[in-house]
Amino acid sequence: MIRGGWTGRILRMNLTEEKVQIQQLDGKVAVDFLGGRGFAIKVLWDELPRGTDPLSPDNKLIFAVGPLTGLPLPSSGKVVVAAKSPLTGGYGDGNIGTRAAVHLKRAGYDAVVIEGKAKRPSILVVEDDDIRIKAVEELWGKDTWETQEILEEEYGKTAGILEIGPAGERLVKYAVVMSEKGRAGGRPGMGAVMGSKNLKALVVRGTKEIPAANRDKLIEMGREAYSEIRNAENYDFWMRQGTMAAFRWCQENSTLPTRNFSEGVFEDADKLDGEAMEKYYKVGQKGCPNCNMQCGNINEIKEGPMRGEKVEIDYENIGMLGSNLGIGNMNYVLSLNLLADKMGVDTISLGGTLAFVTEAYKRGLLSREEIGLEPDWGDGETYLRMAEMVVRREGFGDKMAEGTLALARTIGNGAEKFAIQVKGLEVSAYECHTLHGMALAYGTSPIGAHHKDAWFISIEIAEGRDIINKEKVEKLVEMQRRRSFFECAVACRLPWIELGFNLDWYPKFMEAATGLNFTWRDFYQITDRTYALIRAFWIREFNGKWDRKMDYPPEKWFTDPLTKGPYAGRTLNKGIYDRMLSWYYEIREWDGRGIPTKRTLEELGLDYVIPELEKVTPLSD
Ligand code: PTT
Ligand code: SF4
Repeated sequence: MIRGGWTGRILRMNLTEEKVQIQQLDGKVAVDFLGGRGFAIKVLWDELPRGTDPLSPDNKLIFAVGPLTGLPLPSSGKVVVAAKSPLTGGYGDGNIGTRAAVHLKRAGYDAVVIEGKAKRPSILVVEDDDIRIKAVEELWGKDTWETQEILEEEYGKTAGILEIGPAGERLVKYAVVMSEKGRAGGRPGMGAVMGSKNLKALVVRGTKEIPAANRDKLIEMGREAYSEIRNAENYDFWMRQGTMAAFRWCQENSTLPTRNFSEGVFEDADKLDGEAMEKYYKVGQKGCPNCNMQCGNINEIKEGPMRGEKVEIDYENIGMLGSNLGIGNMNYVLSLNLLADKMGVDTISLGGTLAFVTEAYKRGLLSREEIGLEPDWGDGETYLRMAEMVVRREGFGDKMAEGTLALARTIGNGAEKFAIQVKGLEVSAYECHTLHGMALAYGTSPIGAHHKDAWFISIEIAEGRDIINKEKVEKLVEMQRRRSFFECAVACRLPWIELGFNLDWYPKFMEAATGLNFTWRDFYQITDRTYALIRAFWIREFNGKWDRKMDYPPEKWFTDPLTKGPYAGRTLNKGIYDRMLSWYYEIREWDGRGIPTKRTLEELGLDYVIPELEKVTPLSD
């Protein structure tokens, strides 16, 4: 049945038993879930016993590509990394642009599923059909830069390499998987899951041709599509600033996270924005494979202890490690970003956690003695020191390494109110005191508060932030459906989002790749299925203790008004948010608690989920 797009094979690796197994991909699973996130949640739902400790050998770490990955099509060099998250206790994934994505496909695998735990620090090497585990004690403790260099030395500069840094080794709950000195993925602790398996790196080299149902057509369409992107109106500006263009836009729209999301404007924004970057710090450009709109901005640190070093930046990093910590000196922001990358920890959760600790300190809920330092907005030196404590789990760093929600629970005294997170994942860099729609996007994102499933903010601001109606929520769900498609087909979504690349291309790409006819309606159904299964997974892992409050944004956005900028005095309104959440459930055909109904599960072909879920909670018809 599989003619192309998929390779038809899943690589299974049990690190405890050092056992490799190649499994045939089930054709129905391929069509029902496409790949990437779809495959990951299918494996986790089917195979992970309820209540599995995310950092135990039983958790499964999955690297999954999709039918579009690696083909000569725009921005197709991406891979999803997923597992049960040690940060949230629910489903976690991330999306990394790396040569490893293309190599995995060329080696002939749609996914690698890793379970067990290696006896000693090891790497997994996949060279086509030659698969082996290699002990690498000498690499344990090395940062991701050194690891990348050493492995490139051994396996070649073009090899696909995914690695963890010391943060992943020390099981920092928001450690990420890194690649090629600047690509990061798996915000909800996928790096910690890798560390818990004693797995320092995955090295992949593939030499086969990726199967495609109609190769000539694919190449012809690819050529045309690349040219469409190259000629897009915003192309030149995008190439100059990439995601950093969002910084000024957020400041202008009062949505720039500032001092633990207390404000949406920052007095030193012009020192950190895309223009400042271009003028003073940017020295180069790089990006993911198969992409002709490469958006990785390489910046040079001009002052301070890391002077002369280079780091690849994106908007999220600068928002969360800059304005959200009140830092207006770009050199410190870049240094924090570099430290996070080398150590392999998520910049968003790191920035969120440091900001939370600062607010807790200023409110008198934490003392200097407890923290070991005195955090203060804008004090880059102290924040660098605190970040080091996190990645080493040193002193109070051990508590900060658990993430904002766990830390807030330890502190008590109402600290949870200003922990800026949803479901345990720190909110990424969009301040939402005035944006019910974007807050709902965070509230209902399938991994916790990340923007990747619905960067709804641009639509909401363009169409009117104070418009509250069901149509707005319908648009949000449509956005989630479209964007989740990219997590399943596994390609970068930015050509569409940033340069208006036409979505009509994707059914055509899929047909040339797989030989199957898909419409966007089909894609929507696939992503609805994936969403429902992810939701079921969370509910099962939370033992049925689930209600709509799980989909609420941070309490602070409801209670503590902005004090600066054009929207001073504003907060979110709980009544309005609740109304929107109810509309959201109606559109998804989930019940009032946010649990898919039996009928919805049946319609999505997820009948097998019903008896499992009924073990933990009664389901609505
Ligand atoms: C992504 C999240 C983001 S989203 C950013 S910046 W962004 C942060 N980047 C980090 C980093 O860098 N170093 C670090 N130590 N931690 C970091 N954490 C943060 O992680 C990324 C690009 C970007 S840059 C975005 S929006 C788009 N994301 C995509 C996505 O999610 N899916 C998809 N199909 N296409 C996407 N294209 C864009 O990719 P997570 P990357 Mg990332 C240094 O992984 O877990 O999803 O978190 O993958 O290769 O770095 O590309 O303004
Ligand atoms: Fe990677 Fe940026 Fe290209 Fe997307 S647009 S594939 S994130 S370089």
